[in-house]
Amino acid sequence: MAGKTLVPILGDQLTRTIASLRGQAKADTVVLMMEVREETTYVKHHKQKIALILSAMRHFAAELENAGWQVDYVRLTDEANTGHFSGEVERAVARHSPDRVRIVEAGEWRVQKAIEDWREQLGVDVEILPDDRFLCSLEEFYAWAQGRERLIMENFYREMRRKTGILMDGGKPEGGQWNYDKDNRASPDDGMSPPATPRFEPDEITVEVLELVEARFSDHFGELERFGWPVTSDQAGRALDAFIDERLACFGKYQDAMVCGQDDLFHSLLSTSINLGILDSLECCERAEKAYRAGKAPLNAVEGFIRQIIGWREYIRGMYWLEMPQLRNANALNAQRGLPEFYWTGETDMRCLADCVRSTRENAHAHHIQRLMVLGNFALIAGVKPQELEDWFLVVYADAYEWVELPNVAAMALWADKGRLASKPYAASGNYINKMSDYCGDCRYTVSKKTGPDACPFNSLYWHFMDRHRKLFENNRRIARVYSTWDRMDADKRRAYLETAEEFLDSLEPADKSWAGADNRT
Ligand code: FAD
Ligand code: DLZ
Ligand code: SF4
Repeated sequence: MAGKTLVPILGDQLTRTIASLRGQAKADTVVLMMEVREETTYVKHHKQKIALILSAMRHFAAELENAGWQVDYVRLTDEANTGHFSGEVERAVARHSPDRVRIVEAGEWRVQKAIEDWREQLGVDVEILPDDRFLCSLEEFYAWAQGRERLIMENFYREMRRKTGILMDGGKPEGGQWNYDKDNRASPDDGMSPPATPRFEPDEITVEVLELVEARFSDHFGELERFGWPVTSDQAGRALDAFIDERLACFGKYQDAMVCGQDDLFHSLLSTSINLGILDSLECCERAEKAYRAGKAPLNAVEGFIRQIIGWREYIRGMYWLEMPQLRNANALNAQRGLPEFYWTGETDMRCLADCVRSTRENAHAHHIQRLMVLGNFALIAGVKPQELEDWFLVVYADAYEWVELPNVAAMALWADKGRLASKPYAASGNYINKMSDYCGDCRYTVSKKTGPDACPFNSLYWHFMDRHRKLFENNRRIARVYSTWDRMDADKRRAYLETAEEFLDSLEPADKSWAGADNRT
Protein backbone atom coordinates (compact mmCIF):
# COMPACT_ATOMS: atom_id res chain seq x y z
CA MET A 1 0.00 0.00 0.00
CA ALA A 2 1.52 3.35 -1.04
CA GLY A 3 2.11 6.17 1.45
CA LYS A 4 2.63 6.26 5.17
CA THR A 5 0.49 4.35 7.69
CA LEU A 6 0.05 5.10 11.38
CA VAL A 7 -0.68 1.90 13.33
CA PRO A 8 -1.92 2.54 16.89
CA ILE A 9 -1.48 -0.56 19.07
CA LEU A 10 -3.54 -0.60 22.27
CA GLY A 11 -2.39 -2.00 25.59
CA ASP A 12 -4.13 -5.36 25.08
CA GLN A 13 -2.97 -5.76 21.46
CA LEU A 14 0.62 -6.77 22.22
CA THR A 15 0.87 -9.46 19.54
CA ARG A 16 3.68 -9.50 16.97
CA THR A 17 1.35 -10.95 14.34
CA ILE A 18 -1.49 -8.49 15.04
CA ALA A 19 -3.62 -7.88 11.93
CA SER A 20 -2.75 -4.17 11.76
CA LEU A 21 0.98 -4.93 11.24
CA ARG A 22 0.53 -7.86 8.90
CA GLY A 23 1.52 -6.99 5.35
CA GLN A 24 2.85 -3.54 6.36
CA ALA A 25 6.24 -2.41 5.05
CA LYS A 26 8.37 -1.31 8.00
CA ALA A 27 9.74 1.71 6.13
CA ASP A 28 6.22 3.10 5.53
CA THR A 29 4.79 2.42 8.96
CA VAL A 30 4.82 4.27 12.28
CA VAL A 31 3.59 2.23 15.23
CA LEU A 32 1.94 4.36 17.90
CA MET A 33 1.70 3.18 21.50
CA MET A 34 0.08 5.38 24.14
CA GLU A 35 0.16 5.38 27.91
CA VAL A 36 -2.85 7.54 28.76
CA ARG A 37 -4.40 8.77 31.99
CA GLU A 38 -7.95 7.91 30.93
CA GLU A 39 -7.16 4.19 30.57
CA THR A 40 -5.34 4.10 33.91
CA THR A 41 -8.10 5.87 35.84
CA TYR A 42 -11.55 5.37 34.18
CA VAL A 43 -11.74 2.95 37.07
CA LYS A 44 -9.04 2.90 39.74
CA HIS A 45 -7.40 -0.36 38.60
CA HIS A 46 -5.39 -2.51 41.01
CA LYS A 47 -1.80 -1.25 41.11
CA GLN A 48 -0.49 -4.57 39.74
CA LYS A 49 -2.85 -4.36 36.77
CA ILE A 50 -1.55 -0.93 35.72
CA ALA A 51 2.05 -2.02 36.27
CA LEU A 52 1.50 -5.19 34.24
CA ILE A 53 0.00 -3.38 31.26
CA LEU A 54 2.52 -0.53 31.19
CA SER A 55 5.48 -2.85 31.63
CA ALA A 56 4.21 -5.24 28.93
CA MET A 57 3.62 -2.25 26.60
CA ARG A 58 7.16 -0.93 27.13
CA HIS A 59 8.70 -4.38 26.57
CA PHE A 60 6.61 -4.86 23.44
CA ALA A 61 7.66 -1.46 22.03
CA ALA A 62 11.31 -2.38 22.60
CA GLU A 63 10.79 -5.74 20.85
CA LEU A 64 9.20 -4.05 17.84
CA GLU A 65 12.05 -1.53 17.65
CA ASN A 66 14.61 -4.33 17.80
CA ALA A 67 12.79 -5.97 14.93
CA GLY A 68 13.16 -2.81 12.85
CA TRP A 69 9.79 -1.10 13.32
CA GLN A 70 9.58 2.64 13.93
CA VAL A 71 7.72 3.07 17.22
CA ASP A 72 6.37 6.37 18.52
CA TYR A 73 5.83 5.65 22.23
CA VAL A 74 3.95 8.20 24.34
CA ARG A 75 4.66 7.95 28.06
CA LEU A 76 2.22 8.78 30.83
CA THR A 77 4.70 11.37 32.07
CA ASP A 78 5.14 13.19 28.71
CA GLU A 79 4.11 16.78 29.29
CA ALA A 80 2.05 17.17 26.14
CA ASN A 81 0.13 13.90 26.75
CA THR A 82 -3.59 14.70 26.34
CA GLY A 83 -4.57 11.79 28.56
CA HIS A 84 -6.75 9.87 26.09
CA PHE A 85 -6.38 7.73 22.96
CA SER A 86 -8.20 10.10 20.60
CA GLY A 87 -6.09 13.11 21.63
CA GLU A 88 -2.88 11.11 21.23
CA VAL A 89 -3.80 9.76 17.79
CA GLU A 90 -4.67 13.29 16.72
CA ARG A 91 -1.27 14.56 17.91
CA ALA A 92 0.49 11.66 16.18
CA VAL A 93 -1.33 12.41 12.91
CA ALA A 94 -0.02 15.99 13.17
CA ARG A 95 3.54 14.70 13.87
CA HIS A 96 3.73 12.09 11.13
CA SER A 97 1.19 13.23 8.47
CA PRO A 98 0.19 9.65 7.61
CA ASP A 99 -2.02 8.80 4.62
CA ARG A 100 -4.06 6.46 6.75
CA VAL A 101 -4.56 5.10 10.27
CA ARG A 102 -4.86 1.33 10.60
CA ILE A 103 -6.02 -0.24 13.84
CA VAL A 104 -7.44 -3.51 15.11
CA GLU A 105 -10.89 -3.11 16.66
CA ALA A 106 -10.84 -2.46 20.41
CA GLY A 107 -11.72 -5.14 22.94
CA GLU A 108 -14.04 -2.78 24.77
CA TRP A 109 -17.20 -1.08 23.56
CA ARG A 110 -16.21 2.24 25.18
CA VAL A 111 -12.93 2.42 23.24
CA GLN A 112 -14.40 1.06 20.01
CA LYS A 113 -16.98 3.89 19.98
CA ALA A 114 -14.16 6.43 20.32
CA ILE A 115 -12.22 4.79 17.45
CA GLU A 116 -15.28 4.89 15.20
CA ASP A 117 -15.34 8.68 15.66
CA TRP A 118 -11.76 9.03 14.42
CA ARG A 119 -12.90 8.90 10.78
CA GLU A 120 -14.54 12.29 11.22
CA GLN A 121 -12.06 13.73 13.71
CA LEU A 122 -8.77 13.02 11.95
CA GLY A 123 -9.36 13.86 8.30
CA VAL A 124 -7.45 10.75 7.12
CA ASP A 125 -8.65 7.27 6.18
CA VAL A 126 -9.17 5.03 9.20
CA GLU A 127 -9.13 1.30 8.60
CA ILE A 128 -10.55 -0.79 11.49
CA LEU A 129 -9.65 -4.47 11.24
CA PRO A 130 -11.30 -7.44 12.97
CA ASP A 131 -9.37 -8.86 15.91
CA ASP A 132 -8.51 -12.26 14.46
CA ARG A 133 -6.61 -13.33 17.59
CA PHE A 134 -10.00 -14.67 18.67
CA LEU A 135 -10.82 -17.99 17.06
CA CYS A 136 -14.45 -17.10 16.42
CA SER A 137 -15.06 -13.86 14.53
CA LEU A 138 -17.92 -11.64 15.68
CA GLU A 139 -19.74 -12.31 12.39
CA GLU A 140 -19.48 -16.04 13.02
CA PHE A 141 -20.74 -15.61 16.58
CA TYR A 142 -23.69 -13.45 15.51
CA ALA A 143 -24.56 -16.04 12.83
CA TRP A 144 -24.41 -18.80 15.45
CA ALA A 145 -26.64 -16.80 17.83
CA GLN A 146 -29.15 -15.77 15.18
CA GLY A 147 -32.50 -17.46 15.51
CA ARG A 148 -31.47 -19.59 18.50
CA GLU A 149 -33.84 -19.44 21.42
CA ARG A 150 -31.12 -20.36 23.92
CA LEU A 151 -27.46 -19.43 23.54
CA ILE A 152 -25.99 -22.44 25.31
CA MET A 153 -22.20 -22.38 25.80
CA GLU A 154 -21.93 -26.16 25.43
CA ASN A 155 -23.43 -26.03 21.92
CA PHE A 156 -21.10 -23.19 20.92
CA TYR A 157 -18.14 -25.11 22.36
CA ARG A 158 -18.89 -28.20 20.26
CA GLU A 159 -18.89 -26.05 17.13
CA MET A 160 -15.51 -24.65 18.18
CA ARG A 161 -14.12 -28.16 18.70
CA ARG A 162 -15.27 -29.10 15.19
CA LYS A 163 -13.91 -25.86 13.73
CA THR A 164 -10.46 -26.12 15.35
CA GLY A 165 -10.20 -29.91 15.22
CA ILE A 166 -8.90 -29.84 18.80
CA LEU A 167 -9.48 -33.08 20.73
CA MET A 168 -11.38 -34.55 17.81
CA ASP A 169 -11.23 -38.12 16.62
CA GLY A 170 -12.43 -37.78 13.05
CA GLY A 171 -15.89 -36.19 13.35
CA LYS A 172 -16.28 -37.41 16.96
CA PRO A 173 -15.06 -36.00 20.25
CA GLU A 174 -11.91 -37.62 21.63
CA GLY A 175 -12.85 -40.36 24.10
CA GLY A 176 -16.49 -40.37 22.97
CA GLN A 177 -17.73 -37.48 25.11
CA TRP A 178 -17.62 -33.76 24.56
CA ASN A 179 -17.39 -32.78 28.21
CA TYR A 180 -15.77 -34.44 31.22
CA ASP A 181 -16.86 -31.89 33.81
CA LYS A 182 -18.32 -34.55 36.09
CA ASP A 183 -14.74 -35.76 36.75
CA ASN A 184 -13.62 -32.22 37.58
CA ARG A 185 -15.26 -31.57 40.92
CA ALA A 186 -12.98 -33.14 43.52
CA SER A 187 -12.71 -31.58 46.96
CA PRO A 188 -9.18 -30.60 47.96
CA ASP A 189 -7.08 -33.35 49.55
CA ASP A 190 -5.51 -32.75 52.97
CA GLY A 191 -1.93 -31.56 52.64
CA MET A 192 -2.22 -31.06 48.89
CA SER A 193 0.79 -29.06 47.68
CA PRO A 194 0.71 -27.99 44.02
CA PRO A 195 3.97 -26.91 42.34
CA ALA A 196 4.54 -23.14 42.58
CA THR A 197 3.52 -21.00 39.63
CA PRO A 198 6.54 -19.30 38.05
CA ARG A 199 7.04 -15.65 39.01
CA PHE A 200 9.26 -13.37 36.97
CA GLU A 201 11.71 -11.09 38.78
CA PRO A 202 11.09 -7.47 37.70
CA ASP A 203 13.78 -6.25 35.30
CA GLU A 204 14.84 -2.61 34.84
CA ILE A 205 11.80 -1.70 32.75
CA THR A 206 9.38 -3.25 35.23
CA VAL A 207 11.13 -1.69 38.24
CA GLU A 208 10.75 1.75 36.65
CA VAL A 209 7.06 1.11 36.03
CA LEU A 210 6.51 -0.19 39.57
CA GLU A 211 8.01 3.05 40.92
CA LEU A 212 5.80 5.11 38.62
CA VAL A 213 2.68 3.23 39.71
CA GLU A 214 3.52 3.50 43.41
CA ALA A 215 4.05 7.26 43.03
CA ARG A 216 1.08 8.07 40.77
CA PHE A 217 -1.56 5.58 41.85
CA SER A 218 -0.87 5.27 45.56
CA ASP A 219 -4.60 5.57 46.37
CA HIS A 220 -5.52 2.61 44.12
CA PHE A 221 -6.45 -0.78 45.58
CA GLY A 222 -3.88 -3.54 45.88
CA GLU A 223 -0.27 -4.31 46.67
CA LEU A 224 2.74 -4.38 44.36
CA GLU A 225 5.13 -6.44 46.52
CA ARG A 226 4.37 -9.80 44.91
CA PHE A 227 4.42 -8.57 41.31
CA GLY A 228 5.78 -11.42 39.20
CA TRP A 229 3.52 -11.56 36.12
CA PRO A 230 4.94 -12.45 32.72
CA VAL A 231 5.48 -9.17 30.83
CA THR A 232 6.93 -10.51 27.55
CA SER A 233 5.94 -13.26 25.13
CA ASP A 234 9.10 -15.12 26.12
CA GLN A 235 8.09 -15.14 29.80
CA ALA A 236 4.50 -16.05 28.94
CA GLY A 237 5.83 -18.98 26.91
CA ARG A 238 7.82 -20.15 29.94
CA ALA A 239 4.74 -19.83 32.14
CA LEU A 240 2.84 -22.00 29.63
CA ASP A 241 5.65 -24.60 29.60
CA ALA A 242 5.57 -24.81 33.40
CA PHE A 243 1.79 -25.18 33.46
CA ILE A 244 1.75 -27.94 30.83
CA ASP A 245 4.61 -29.86 32.48
CA GLU A 246 3.73 -29.42 36.14
CA ARG A 247 0.07 -28.55 36.73
CA LEU A 248 -2.11 -29.48 33.75
CA ALA A 249 -2.46 -33.13 34.80
CA CYS A 250 -4.28 -32.12 38.00
CA PHE A 251 -6.02 -29.03 36.55
CA GLY A 252 -9.28 -30.87 35.86
CA LYS A 253 -9.70 -32.84 39.04
CA TYR A 254 -9.11 -29.85 41.34
CA GLN A 255 -10.56 -27.16 39.10
CA ASP A 256 -13.29 -26.25 41.57
CA ALA A 257 -11.27 -26.76 44.77
CA MET A 258 -10.31 -23.94 47.16
CA VAL A 259 -7.64 -24.03 49.87
CA CYS A 260 -7.07 -21.19 52.31
CA GLY A 261 -3.74 -19.46 51.59
CA GLN A 262 -3.00 -21.57 48.48
CA ASP A 263 -3.84 -19.04 45.85
CA ASP A 264 -3.05 -20.72 42.54
CA LEU A 265 -3.61 -24.46 43.09
CA PHE A 266 -3.45 -26.15 39.66
CA HIS A 267 -4.74 -23.18 37.66
CA SER A 268 -2.72 -21.88 34.73
CA LEU A 269 -2.61 -18.15 35.62
CA LEU A 270 -2.33 -17.56 31.89
CA SER A 271 -5.34 -15.23 31.51
CA THR A 272 -3.28 -12.05 31.95
CA SER A 273 -0.90 -13.10 29.16
CA ILE A 274 -3.62 -14.31 26.79
CA ASN A 275 -5.69 -11.16 27.30
CA LEU A 276 -2.69 -8.86 26.73
CA GLY A 277 -1.85 -10.71 23.53
CA ILE A 278 1.57 -11.96 24.61
CA LEU A 279 0.34 -15.57 24.58
CA ASP A 280 -1.70 -17.21 21.84
CA SER A 281 -4.87 -18.94 23.02
CA LEU A 282 -4.77 -21.60 20.30
CA GLU A 283 -1.16 -22.44 21.16
CA CYS A 284 -2.22 -23.06 24.79
CA CYS A 285 -4.84 -25.55 23.59
CA GLU A 286 -2.53 -27.26 21.11
CA ARG A 287 0.13 -27.69 23.78
CA ALA A 288 -2.44 -29.17 26.16
CA GLU A 289 -3.67 -31.58 23.48
CA LYS A 290 -0.10 -32.62 22.72
CA ALA A 291 0.45 -33.41 26.41
CA TYR A 292 -2.68 -35.60 26.35
CA ARG A 293 -1.60 -37.44 23.17
CA ALA A 294 1.83 -38.03 24.75
CA GLY A 295 0.15 -39.59 27.79
CA LYS A 296 1.27 -36.77 30.11
CA ALA A 297 -2.15 -35.47 31.14
CA PRO A 298 -5.56 -37.17 31.38
CA LEU A 299 -8.44 -36.35 29.08
CA ASN A 300 -10.64 -34.78 31.79
CA ALA A 301 -7.89 -32.24 32.58
CA VAL A 302 -7.07 -31.41 28.99
CA GLU A 303 -10.68 -31.22 27.84
CA GLY A 304 -11.51 -29.04 30.87
CA PHE A 305 -8.68 -26.61 30.11
CA ILE A 306 -9.45 -26.44 26.41
CA ARG A 307 -13.16 -25.86 27.12
CA GLN A 308 -12.31 -22.80 29.23
CA ILE A 309 -10.41 -21.29 26.33
CA ILE A 310 -12.08 -22.23 23.03
CA GLY A 311 -15.45 -22.54 24.79
CA TRP A 312 -15.96 -20.08 27.63
CA ARG A 313 -13.48 -17.38 26.63
CA GLU A 314 -14.69 -17.16 23.03
CA TYR A 315 -18.36 -17.44 24.02
CA ILE A 316 -18.01 -14.69 26.66
CA ARG A 317 -16.45 -12.36 24.11
CA GLY A 318 -19.23 -13.05 21.60
CA MET A 319 -21.91 -12.50 24.25
CA TYR A 320 -20.31 -9.18 25.26
CA TRP A 321 -20.60 -7.74 21.76
CA LEU A 322 -24.04 -9.26 21.23
CA GLU A 323 -25.40 -7.74 24.44
CA MET A 324 -23.66 -4.36 24.62
CA PRO A 325 -24.37 -1.63 25.54
CA GLN A 326 -27.49 -2.76 27.43
CA LEU A 327 -25.58 -5.42 29.41
CA ARG A 328 -23.93 -2.68 31.47
CA ASN A 329 -27.33 -1.59 32.84
CA ALA A 330 -28.84 -5.07 33.17
CA ASN A 331 -30.40 -5.78 36.56
CA ALA A 332 -33.03 -8.50 36.09
CA LEU A 333 -33.29 -9.15 39.82
CA ASN A 334 -33.57 -5.44 40.66
CA ALA A 335 -30.71 -5.79 43.15
CA GLN A 336 -30.07 -2.44 44.85
CA ARG A 337 -27.74 -3.13 47.81
CA GLY A 338 -24.44 -1.23 47.88
CA LEU A 339 -21.27 -3.33 47.63
CA PRO A 340 -20.16 -4.24 51.18
CA GLU A 341 -17.00 -2.48 52.36
CA PHE A 342 -15.25 -5.79 53.07
CA TYR A 343 -14.83 -6.41 49.31
CA TRP A 344 -12.14 -3.71 49.56
CA THR A 345 -10.79 -4.20 53.07
CA GLY A 346 -11.14 -7.97 53.52
CA GLU A 347 -12.37 -7.22 57.02
CA THR A 348 -15.06 -9.81 57.57
CA ASP A 349 -15.41 -12.83 59.82
CA MET A 350 -16.46 -14.91 56.82
CA ARG A 351 -13.21 -16.75 56.27
CA CYS A 352 -13.92 -17.71 52.66
CA LEU A 353 -14.55 -14.11 51.62
CA ALA A 354 -11.65 -12.73 53.69
CA ASP A 355 -9.23 -15.16 51.98
CA CYS A 356 -10.50 -14.39 48.48
CA VAL A 357 -10.16 -10.64 49.08
CA ARG A 358 -6.67 -11.15 50.53
CA SER A 359 -5.52 -13.07 47.47
CA THR A 360 -7.11 -10.43 45.25
CA ARG A 361 -5.31 -7.62 47.06
CA GLU A 362 -1.91 -9.38 47.13
CA ASN A 363 -1.97 -10.98 43.67
CA ALA A 364 -4.57 -9.09 41.57
CA HIS A 365 -5.89 -12.61 41.03
CA ALA A 366 -8.36 -15.11 42.42
CA HIS A 367 -9.26 -18.32 40.67
CA HIS A 368 -12.52 -19.03 38.92
CA ILE A 369 -14.43 -20.78 41.65
CA GLN A 370 -13.44 -18.12 44.19
CA ARG A 371 -14.73 -15.46 41.79
CA LEU A 372 -17.95 -17.31 40.97
CA MET A 373 -18.95 -19.26 44.06
CA VAL A 374 -17.60 -17.06 46.86
CA LEU A 375 -17.33 -13.43 45.70
CA GLY A 376 -20.04 -13.65 43.03
CA ASN A 377 -22.37 -15.96 44.93
CA PHE A 378 -22.32 -13.78 48.04
CA ALA A 379 -23.17 -10.65 46.01
CA LEU A 380 -25.93 -12.54 44.19
CA ILE A 381 -27.71 -13.84 47.27
CA ALA A 382 -27.15 -10.61 49.24
CA GLY A 383 -28.70 -8.62 46.35
CA VAL A 384 -25.73 -6.38 45.51
CA LYS A 385 -26.34 -3.90 42.69
CA PRO A 386 -24.69 -5.37 39.54
CA GLN A 387 -22.95 -2.14 38.50
CA GLU A 388 -21.15 -1.91 41.87
CA LEU A 389 -19.88 -5.48 41.68
CA GLU A 390 -18.91 -5.01 38.01
CA ASP A 391 -16.81 -1.97 38.91
CA TRP A 392 -15.13 -3.94 41.67
CA PHE A 393 -14.26 -6.88 39.39
CA LEU A 394 -12.96 -4.55 36.69
CA VAL A 395 -10.71 -2.80 39.19
CA VAL A 396 -9.24 -5.69 41.10
CA TYR A 397 -8.11 -8.37 38.63
CA ALA A 398 -5.00 -8.09 36.47
CA ASP A 399 -6.81 -9.95 33.68
CA ALA A 400 -9.93 -7.74 33.75
CA TYR A 401 -11.06 -5.95 30.59
CA GLU A 402 -14.70 -5.10 30.22
CA TRP A 403 -15.30 -7.58 27.37
CA VAL A 404 -14.50 -10.50 29.65
CA GLU A 405 -15.34 -9.06 33.09
CA LEU A 406 -18.85 -7.81 32.30
CA PRO A 407 -20.50 -10.99 30.94
CA ASN A 408 -18.85 -13.03 33.68
CA VAL A 409 -20.07 -10.73 36.45
CA ALA A 410 -23.42 -9.46 35.20
CA ALA A 411 -24.62 -12.55 33.38
CA MET A 412 -22.79 -15.51 34.91
CA ALA A 413 -22.43 -14.48 38.55
CA LEU A 414 -25.43 -12.17 39.04
CA TRP A 415 -28.02 -13.43 36.53
CA ALA A 416 -28.60 -9.75 35.68
CA ASP A 417 -29.34 -10.64 32.02
CA LYS A 418 -32.32 -12.80 33.08
CA GLY A 419 -30.64 -16.04 32.13
CA ARG A 420 -29.50 -15.27 28.56
CA LEU A 421 -26.12 -16.76 29.51
CA ALA A 422 -26.76 -19.01 32.53
CA SER A 423 -30.00 -20.98 32.64
CA LYS A 424 -30.06 -20.88 36.42
CA PRO A 425 -28.43 -18.55 38.95
CA TYR A 426 -25.20 -19.77 40.58
CA ALA A 427 -26.65 -19.41 44.08
CA ALA A 428 -25.32 -21.73 46.79
CA SER A 429 -25.40 -22.11 50.55
CA GLY A 430 -22.40 -22.70 52.83
CA ASN A 431 -22.63 -26.41 52.15
CA TYR A 432 -21.15 -26.00 48.66
CA ILE A 433 -18.22 -23.90 49.93
CA ASN A 434 -17.60 -26.38 52.73
CA LYS A 435 -17.52 -29.31 50.30
CA MET A 436 -15.13 -27.62 47.89
CA SER A 437 -12.75 -25.93 50.35
CA ASP A 438 -11.06 -26.01 53.74
CA TYR A 439 -12.43 -22.58 54.64
CA CYS A 440 -15.20 -23.49 57.03
CA GLY A 441 -13.28 -25.43 59.69
CA ASP A 442 -11.64 -22.33 61.17
CA CYS A 443 -14.40 -19.85 60.41
CA ARG A 444 -16.03 -17.86 63.20
CA TYR A 445 -19.39 -18.97 61.70
CA THR A 446 -20.62 -22.55 61.80
CA VAL A 447 -21.41 -23.93 58.39
CA SER A 448 -23.81 -26.58 59.72
CA LYS A 449 -25.85 -23.96 61.61
CA LYS A 450 -28.77 -22.66 59.62
CA THR A 451 -30.12 -19.78 61.68
CA GLY A 452 -29.06 -17.49 64.52
CA PRO A 453 -26.00 -15.25 64.97
CA ASP A 454 -23.42 -18.05 64.59
CA ALA A 455 -24.93 -19.61 61.49
CA CYS A 456 -22.99 -19.37 58.24
CA PRO A 457 -24.47 -16.30 56.50
CA PHE A 458 -24.53 -18.10 53.14
CA ASN A 459 -27.19 -20.46 54.55
CA SER A 460 -29.83 -17.89 55.47
CA LEU A 461 -28.98 -15.61 52.54
CA TYR A 462 -29.53 -18.52 50.15
CA TRP A 463 -33.09 -19.04 51.34
CA HIS A 464 -33.74 -15.31 51.53
CA PHE A 465 -32.69 -15.07 47.87
CA MET A 466 -34.86 -18.00 46.80
CA ASP A 467 -37.83 -16.67 48.75
CA ARG A 468 -37.63 -13.14 47.41
CA HIS A 469 -37.34 -14.31 43.79
CA ARG A 470 -39.89 -17.08 43.97
CA LYS A 471 -42.10 -15.68 41.21
CA LEU A 472 -39.19 -15.66 38.79
CA PHE A 473 -37.73 -19.06 39.60
CA GLU A 474 -40.44 -21.44 40.76
CA ASN A 475 -41.32 -22.38 37.20
CA ASN A 476 -37.69 -22.88 36.20
CA ARG A 477 -37.30 -26.65 35.75
CA ARG A 478 -33.76 -26.58 37.16
CA ILE A 479 -34.79 -24.85 40.41
CA ALA A 480 -38.37 -25.90 41.08
CA ARG A 481 -37.42 -28.62 43.56
CA VAL A 482 -35.73 -26.03 45.80
CA TYR A 483 -39.18 -24.61 46.43
CA SER A 484 -40.58 -28.05 47.37
CA THR A 485 -37.88 -28.24 50.06
CA TRP A 486 -38.69 -24.69 51.24
CA ASP A 487 -42.40 -25.43 51.37
CA ARG A 488 -41.84 -28.60 53.38
CA MET A 489 -40.11 -26.62 56.17
CA ASP A 490 -42.36 -25.50 59.00
CA ALA A 491 -43.32 -21.84 59.11
CA ASP A 492 -41.16 -21.07 62.19
CA LYS A 493 -38.06 -22.43 60.49
CA ARG A 494 -38.72 -20.41 57.36
CA ARG A 495 -39.28 -17.28 59.45
CA ALA A 496 -36.04 -17.90 61.37
CA TYR A 497 -34.10 -18.17 58.08
CA LEU A 498 -35.54 -14.89 56.80
CA GLU A 499 -34.96 -13.06 60.09
CA THR A 500 -31.37 -14.29 60.35
CA ALA A 501 -30.70 -13.15 56.80
CA GLU A 502 -32.26 -9.75 57.38
CA GLU A 503 -30.30 -9.14 60.57
CA PHE A 504 -27.12 -10.06 58.75
CA LEU A 505 -27.92 -7.83 55.76
CA ASP A 506 -28.65 -4.91 58.11
CA SER A 507 -25.18 -5.32 59.62
CA LEU A 508 -23.36 -4.88 56.29
CA GLU A 509 -21.36 -1.66 55.90
CA PRO A 510 -21.63 -0.26 52.34
CA ALA A 511 -18.34 0.52 50.60
CA ASP A 512 -16.89 3.93 50.03
CA LYS A 513 -17.37 4.41 46.27
CA SER A 514 -14.11 6.30 45.86
CA TRP A 515 -12.28 2.95 45.98
CA ALA A 516 -13.60 2.08 42.50
CA GLY A 517 -13.52 5.63 41.15
CA ALA A 518 -15.87 4.48 38.43
CA ASP A 519 -17.55 7.79 37.61
CA ASN A 520 -15.95 7.76 34.16
CA ARG A 521 -16.97 4.20 33.32
CA THR A 522 -19.71 4.23 30.69
P1 FAD B 1 -7.58 -21.20 34.38
O1 FAD B 1 -8.48 -21.71 35.44
O2 FAD B 1 -6.24 -21.79 34.26
O3 FAD B 1 -8.36 -21.33 33.00
C1 FAD B 1 -7.67 -21.32 31.74
C2 FAD B 1 -8.08 -20.15 30.88
O4 FAD B 1 -9.43 -20.26 30.49
C3 FAD B 1 -7.97 -18.79 31.54
O5 FAD B 1 -6.66 -18.31 31.51
C4 FAD B 1 -8.91 -17.95 30.69
O6 FAD B 1 -8.26 -17.45 29.55
C5 FAD B 1 -9.98 -18.96 30.24
N1 FAD B 1 -11.22 -18.84 31.01
C6 FAD B 1 -11.66 -19.66 31.98
N2 FAD B 1 -12.90 -19.33 32.38
C7 FAD B 1 -13.24 -18.25 31.65
C8 FAD B 1 -14.39 -17.43 31.61
N3 FAD B 1 -15.45 -17.66 32.39
N4 FAD B 1 -14.38 -16.37 30.78
C9 FAD B 1 -13.32 -16.12 29.99
N5 FAD B 1 -12.21 -16.87 29.97
C10 FAD B 1 -12.17 -17.93 30.79
N6 FAD B 1 -11.44 -13.86 33.22
C11 FAD B 1 -10.69 -12.88 32.68
O7 FAD B 1 -9.80 -13.17 31.87
N7 FAD B 1 -10.91 -11.57 33.02
C12 FAD B 1 -11.88 -11.21 33.89
O8 FAD B 1 -12.06 -10.02 34.17
C13 FAD B 1 -12.68 -12.23 34.48
N8 FAD B 1 -13.65 -11.92 35.39
C14 FAD B 1 -14.41 -12.92 35.93
C15 FAD B 1 -15.43 -12.58 36.82
C16 FAD B 1 -16.23 -13.57 37.36
C17 FAD B 1 -17.36 -13.20 38.28
C18 FAD B 1 -16.02 -14.91 37.00
C19 FAD B 1 -16.90 -15.99 37.55
C20 FAD B 1 -15.01 -15.26 36.13
C21 FAD B 1 -14.19 -14.27 35.56
N9 FAD B 1 -13.16 -14.59 34.67
C22 FAD B 1 -12.42 -13.58 34.11
C23 FAD B 1 -12.96 -15.97 34.20
C24 FAD B 1 -11.94 -16.79 35.02
O9 FAD B 1 -12.26 -16.73 36.38
C25 FAD B 1 -10.51 -16.33 34.78
O10 FAD B 1 -10.25 -16.32 33.40
C26 FAD B 1 -9.52 -17.26 35.46
O11 FAD B 1 -9.76 -17.32 36.84
C27 FAD B 1 -8.11 -16.80 35.18
O12 FAD B 1 -7.18 -17.57 35.86
P2 FAD B 1 -6.34 -18.70 35.14
O13 FAD B 1 -5.62 -18.12 33.97
O14 FAD B 1 -5.55 -19.40 36.16
O15 FAD B 1 -7.49 -19.62 34.56
C1 DLZ C 1 -6.15 -1.15 31.12
C2 DLZ C 1 -5.18 -0.23 30.46
C3 DLZ C 1 -4.43 0.67 31.23
C4 DLZ C 1 -4.49 0.64 32.71
N1 DLZ C 1 -3.62 1.56 30.65
C5 DLZ C 1 -3.48 1.58 29.30
C6 DLZ C 1 -2.66 2.55 28.65
O1 DLZ C 1 -2.09 3.43 29.26
N2 DLZ C 1 -2.56 2.46 27.31
C7 DLZ C 1 -3.20 1.52 26.58
O2 DLZ C 1 -3.02 1.47 25.34
N3 DLZ C 1 -4.02 0.63 27.17
C8 DLZ C 1 -4.17 0.64 28.50
N4 DLZ C 1 -5.02 -0.23 29.10
C9 DLZ C 1 -5.73 -1.20 28.25
C10 DLZ C 1 -6.89 -0.56 27.50
O3 DLZ C 1 -7.87 -0.15 28.45
C11 DLZ C 1 -7.44 -1.55 26.50
O4 DLZ C 1 -6.55 -1.65 25.44
C12 DLZ C 1 -8.76 -1.16 26.00
O5 DLZ C 1 -9.65 -1.42 26.98
C13 DLZ C 1 -9.17 -1.94 24.78
O6 DLZ C 1 -10.47 -1.60 24.43
FE1 SF4 D 1 -17.68 -19.06 54.40
FE2 SF4 D 1 -19.80 -19.91 55.81
FE3 SF4 D 1 -17.69 -21.48 55.50
FE4 SF4 D 1 -17.50 -19.31 57.04
S1 SF4 D 1 -18.79 -21.10 57.40
S2 SF4 D 1 -16.01 -20.02 55.53
S3 SF4 D 1 -18.82 -17.90 55.94
S4 SF4 D 1 -19.04 -20.74 53.88
